[in-house]
Amino acid sequence: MLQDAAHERVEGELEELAAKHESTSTMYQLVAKLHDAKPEPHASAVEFNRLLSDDYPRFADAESSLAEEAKALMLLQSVGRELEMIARFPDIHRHRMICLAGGFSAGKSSFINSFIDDPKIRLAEGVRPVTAIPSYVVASDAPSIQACSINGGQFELEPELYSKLSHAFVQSMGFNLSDLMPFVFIGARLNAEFFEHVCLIDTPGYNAGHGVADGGVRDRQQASSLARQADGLIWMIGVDAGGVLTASDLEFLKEVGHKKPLYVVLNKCETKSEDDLVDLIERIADDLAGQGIDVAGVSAYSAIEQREIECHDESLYAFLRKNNVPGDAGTALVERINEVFDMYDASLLRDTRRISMQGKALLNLALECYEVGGSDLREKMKPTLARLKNSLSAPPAPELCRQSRELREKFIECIMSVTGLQTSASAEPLS
Ligand SMILES: Nc1nc2c(ncn2[C@@H]2O[C@H](COP(=O)(O)OP(=O)(O)O)[C@@H](O)[C@H]2O)c(=O)[nH]1
Ligand SMILES: [Mg+2]
Repeated sequence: MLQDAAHERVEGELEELAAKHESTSTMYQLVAKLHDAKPEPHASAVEFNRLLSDDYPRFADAESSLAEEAKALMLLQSVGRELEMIARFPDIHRHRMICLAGGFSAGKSSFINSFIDDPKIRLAEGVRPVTAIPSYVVASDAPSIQACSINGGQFELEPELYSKLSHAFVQSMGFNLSDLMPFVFIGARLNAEFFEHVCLIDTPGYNAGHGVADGGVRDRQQASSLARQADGLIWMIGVDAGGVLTASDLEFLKEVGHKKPLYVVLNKCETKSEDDLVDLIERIADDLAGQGIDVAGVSAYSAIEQREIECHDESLYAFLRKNNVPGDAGTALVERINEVFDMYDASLLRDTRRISMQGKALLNLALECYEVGGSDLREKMKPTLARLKNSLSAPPAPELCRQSRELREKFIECIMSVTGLQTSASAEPLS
């Protein structure tokens, strides 16, 4: 009797150990693959970063008058980071990026699944926080799930392993898997009318707390940086969580949503009456208008029933159709480079004008000295006038203007080479 109980206990412990061993060996295999997946870096992305760490600081040191130098550097660095991403994952960046964001369990993953026409490829759904690694989903006739390593390598991820990548699994690893595997790339059968050119980004939700290690701070940062990079944003709210925009939702939308198409989806709407839904979506539209946030429309949707039940302004389907156009990451990056060098050119121009006006004022002063006190006073003032003249900074050398033009062109050339941008992006300096 006693022996049976001991036997059972040992068996239980053995099973537990076997499960732990399997999980550890799965993690080990995943990390080893992530480590090995290292493609050659793209020469033009490398050149961009060389310009940024070599030529640009030399130019910026010589050009001392730009007040917004920190902003210029930040813009250039952000272009550098995005360019590296585009070089590593060109398949994704040919698409127009639409980011799905919102609270945990609002139904972001279910929303994407509701458009996937393939029972074998599903994003993980659940009542607890599930999506720990962002997924990039594009339409493809050859369905696949690829893990993307931080180095830009890719390898096939078995659906069973993919389904394990929950917050709980990732936390049990003891290190942050998303540092090694920033995202998963999913090719799935999606309706071409809405998604031929679109890449949907499924982000982790970011509600504070909810049993996530750092209270959701990292998830919020990640959702925010993905939303910023995207060309459009779909904000998801669960009708079961109140069906309204919270103050923190509005703050997020104000922070990242401006200047890009925004659509709000109220999900799980099959659980409410149509009258309630009309009230809820109108209230959402009012709250957004109250904060000065532009929204294309608000949809009362059901991911489970795969249909829109009501809408305010533009319907979800019209929004998706309108956004189904090829991505244009290169142009946005070129615009940012032009913004930086326009700032430098304007500052160089201001400097040239200021110094020339000071020179003229000095000349007038010398003439007035002569008029008032004749050659005696002029002789007496000569050393002071000479000192003043010397103290005027030298006009910005045409050399600096030339360097600014050259750097702008070189940065743009790198972008064009990485993104395959064909248009002759304007690189006209200010005159
Ligand atoms: N009733 C209902 N439940 C839904 C719907 N969409 C999602 N859910 C459920 O809501 C929970 C969270 O969904 P999930 O897609 O994982 O949310 P996410 O965290 O925003 O990605 C899951 O249990 C889903 O089954 C819907 O349209 N109706
Ligand atoms: Mg999810």
